[in-house]
Amino acid sequence: MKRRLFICSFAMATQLFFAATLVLQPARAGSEDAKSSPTEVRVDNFTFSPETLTVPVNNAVTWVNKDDVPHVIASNDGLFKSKALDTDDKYSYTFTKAGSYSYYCSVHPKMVGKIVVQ
Ligand SMILES: [Cu+2]
Repeated sequence: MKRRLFICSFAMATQLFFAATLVLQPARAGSEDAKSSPTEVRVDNFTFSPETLTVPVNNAVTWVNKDDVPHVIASNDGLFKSKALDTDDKYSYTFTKAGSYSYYCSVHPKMVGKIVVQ
């Protein structure tokens, strides 16, 4: 009788352990997502944020429009230019050379930002 109880509690402990593992795994995956997010520029309230973003060479930068008006990402030297981005639209560009790249929104030229590639 006692022995059966012992086996039963062992089984429960095992189940709890596996349940805990399952709960922890998605959390770990989430933190990896957070690590890659610094290469994203949010376009929100007519502002690029961060205004200056530093990324390693060969890293893609993704702009995502969180405004309810369209924006166009355009580099000052014509290196890259997005189509008009509607709400939640994204545009990515991969910088293959180190340097400092200024850009603006061609719809609202007062909106400016900079990507530093190193
Ligand atoms: Cu704009």
